[in-house]
Amino acid sequence: THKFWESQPVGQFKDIGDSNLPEGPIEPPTLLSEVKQEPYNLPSQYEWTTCDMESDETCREVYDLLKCNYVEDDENMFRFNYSQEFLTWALRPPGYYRSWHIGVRAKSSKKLVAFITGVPARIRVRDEVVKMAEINFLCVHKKLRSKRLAPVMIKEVTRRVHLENIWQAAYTAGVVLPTPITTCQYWHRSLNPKKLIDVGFSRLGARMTMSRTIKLYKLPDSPATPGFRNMELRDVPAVTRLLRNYLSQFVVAPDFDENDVEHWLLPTENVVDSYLVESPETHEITDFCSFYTLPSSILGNQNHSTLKAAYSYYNVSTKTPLLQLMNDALIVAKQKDFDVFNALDVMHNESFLKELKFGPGDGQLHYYLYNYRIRHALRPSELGLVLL
Ligand code: NHW
Ligand code: EN5
Repeated sequence: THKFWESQPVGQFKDIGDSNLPEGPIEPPTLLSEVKQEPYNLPSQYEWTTCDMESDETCREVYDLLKCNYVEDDENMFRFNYSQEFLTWALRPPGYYRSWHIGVRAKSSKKLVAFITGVPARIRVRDEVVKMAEINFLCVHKKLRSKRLAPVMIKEVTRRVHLENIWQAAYTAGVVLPTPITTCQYWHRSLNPKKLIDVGFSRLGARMTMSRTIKLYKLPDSPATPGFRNMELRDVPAVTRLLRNYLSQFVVAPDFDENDVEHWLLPTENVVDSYLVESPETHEITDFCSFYTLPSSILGNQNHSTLKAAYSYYNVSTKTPLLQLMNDALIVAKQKDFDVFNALDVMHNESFLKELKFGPGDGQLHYYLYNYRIRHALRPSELGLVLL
């Protein structure tokens, strides 16, 4: 039933519960000279292209492909609409490889019809830091689906990752594949309940009127925590220390250094927002929260075309209670005109979701590792990794 995935070095369903299998790489690396030197074959009408994400024109082509063909919810009411600025940020972290931004074009028209990407990351699994590729933005044009193009794209990105002497990868998907290291639940906090209901993102609860619903989700105009402010460049060393220390408690988490923190967490307009708490007395940085901007196209609504969503990213509390910190995150997200604030039940998020009036969504997110076996599936709260 999974002809492709059964042929790959990933945890297999038949091995679940087998405690004899060791944790760690499933296959050893080979010599680089043994990695296939030529790209995999595509159907004859198509050709490989490396997408130069520094070129605005190529970035626009990728944006257009994803805008029309990327991930939808199970009822096809919404489709992720990653912005061009977001894509350049997501795909150009420190040490990125241009060769891992892989497109497929129709030979005759040169139209971009498929895409897959990797970016390098150091991911810690228990006490081992492993160089990995984070794979994302796998997309095949709607008219070319179910032709087994995805396995070819996955094999080609794998080959190009191997050429950089990297042998493991991390990825997430809304579908079940062999086999998740954990399965997370999406939760949603309404910021603009009227619009969410109008577009079918949420429903008016039983025995609820619109005005009671609006009142239920009302938030103050400004954050409550003294010393709550935007993160700045000068905060990178302190935020890196805070975050590294926090992430050390999870079984799987990124191993961020200062360069990574500068790239992934320093605020970038309309892409990522980060706030911290600086103690008004000691000027110590004690707490941190962040979210990224990922709008969705609303498919077929007369009145609205985009849903503005914020996604919880990395949050750390040492002094301010996490509940209060995240309430402040909701307040600033509302001030920035987001319609909804989304979060997964990873890290310590369960401790605030219900109290802050998040409700469970109809979507799940499965996390996977390629060529790395984990003995038991993790609880979502043991996971310290958020992919975009
Ligand atoms: S998840 C988002 C994926 N994209 C979308 O859902 C967009 C809309 N859908 C599409 O574009 C985030 C197509 O439906 C896609 C499949 C392209 C999804 N991951 O070509 P066929 C990511 O980007 C398997 C992995 O006929 P299609 C993460 C499926 O199980 N595999 O299907 C990406 C089947 O294999 P099986 C997926 O519908 C991680 C085969 O593809 C998958 O025309 C990639 C069917 O292919 C998914 N999301 O195209 C893996 N969806 O064995 C990275 C389906 O079951 C691995 N499939 O027969 C690591 C690589 C690097 C290693 C480095 C050491
Ligand atoms: C790779 N980086 O299904 C990502 N989203 O719940 C790829 N549901 O928005 C994997 N169906 O529940 C992506 N509203 C996997 C996710 C794909 C997108 C997806 C779900 C996550 C989602 C919404 C809309 C459902 C529309 C109909 C949802 C309910 C919100 C409600 C607010 C008030 C309190 C209760 C919940």
